[in-house]
Amino acid sequence: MYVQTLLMIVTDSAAIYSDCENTATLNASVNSGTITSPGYPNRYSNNLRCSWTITVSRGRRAAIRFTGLDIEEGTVQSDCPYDYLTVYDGATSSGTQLGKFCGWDTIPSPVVASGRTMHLVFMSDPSVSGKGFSVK
Ligand SMILES: [Ca+2]
Repeated sequence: MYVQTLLMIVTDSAAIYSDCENTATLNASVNSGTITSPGYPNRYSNNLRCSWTITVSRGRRAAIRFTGLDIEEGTVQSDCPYDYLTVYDGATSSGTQLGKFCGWDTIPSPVVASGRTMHLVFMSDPSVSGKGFSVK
C-alpha cells in the first residue's frame, strides 16, 4: 500500500512539469545569441522546467543581458516564489547561483559568469504566467 502511494506521487510529479531542455552553445565564431522563454513574447505555459547551458569560446566569460522580463512575481518581489529564472555560474545548476529573477518593472543588470559557461533554469508553477524573458 505504502509503495503504491509512493509510485503514484512519482508519476504525478513527472507529469506536472513539461521539460524544455535546450542548449545554447555560442561558439568561437559567434559568441552571441538570444535565449527566450518558450513562445516569447507570448505568454509562457504553466508547469515548465526549462534549462539552457551557454558556452562561449576559450578566454571569454559567459554573460547575459536582459532585453525583456515579465515573469510572475510574489507579493514580496525578491522572493520569486512562483515563476523564476535562475542563473548559475558554470555548466550546471550545481554551480553558484548568480541571480534569481522575476517581475516585470525593472530590467535586471547584466549577469557575468566567472568562466566560459553559464546555466539558466526557468521554472513556472501551475497558474498565472507572463511574457517571460529574453536575454542576449
Ligand atoms: Ca506562474
